Amino acid sequence: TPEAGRVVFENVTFGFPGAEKPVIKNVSFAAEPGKTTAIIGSTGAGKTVLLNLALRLYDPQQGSITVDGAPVSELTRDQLADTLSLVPQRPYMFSGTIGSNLRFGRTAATDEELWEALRVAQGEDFVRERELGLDEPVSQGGTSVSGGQRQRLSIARALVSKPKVYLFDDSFSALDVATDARLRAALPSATQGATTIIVAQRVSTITDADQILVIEGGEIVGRGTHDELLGSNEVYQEIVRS
Ligand code: DCP
Ligand code: MG
Repeated sequence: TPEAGRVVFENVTFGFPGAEKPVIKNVSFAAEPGKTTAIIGSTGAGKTVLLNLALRLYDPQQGSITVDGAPVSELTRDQLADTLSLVPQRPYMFSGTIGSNLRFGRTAATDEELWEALRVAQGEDFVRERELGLDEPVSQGGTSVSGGQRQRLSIARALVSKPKVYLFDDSFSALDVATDARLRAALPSATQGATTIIVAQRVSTITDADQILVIEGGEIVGRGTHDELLGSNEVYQEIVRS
């Protein structure tokens, strides 16, 4: 259906229990299937909390969040996990192998699918360089892989799960600009038809996004394409200059 993977926030307000002020204030937006919605804003603005709300790590005090028209509050943990894949800001590794880390419960994924995901995530070369390839052991915490490699493995893991909705939380910041650019060039065909939400630090990561949300102090203070925001939004202009 055309609704598949559509994520809608409607007047969402959320504060941590006991806190005086909400960290997300009256946020409304729709992230459409086949399109990329980018979220940009300074540290502490509420970007991670916003993604975590979609995954129902927390429930909002006000407003609603729906996926495919269904309130996330009515979806089970398994349904949520099948629909949305988060690449977290601090990716984690399990003790096992590179392959088992990429499969992460998707035992049916073939080696070929893992290599394809690695190719898109720009992780193919460093895995091929390992003596055992996909069978190379990884320690818990991923101490045998660098931060940037862990980030790419985490992106590949999301690709292997083929979700309707991708949530990338600052997933490209540990990559050098050239790798970031190659990865984003490869992503669209790999994630075709899915809803993509990207939290980014660098403006260059999101200039092609269909929609950019500028978030400050838990509120959306601007929305539009890169060109629209560049011409009209002071917060965005400040981010571009910095
Ligand atoms: N916060 C909190 N308790 C938590 C997580 C966050 O009180 N367990 C607060 C800290 C911030 C606000 O919520 O004031 C928003 O936090 P986010 O992690 O969403 O901030 P960002 O992701 O935008 O920041 P960064 O760019 O540093 O990742
Ligand atoms: Mg964050």
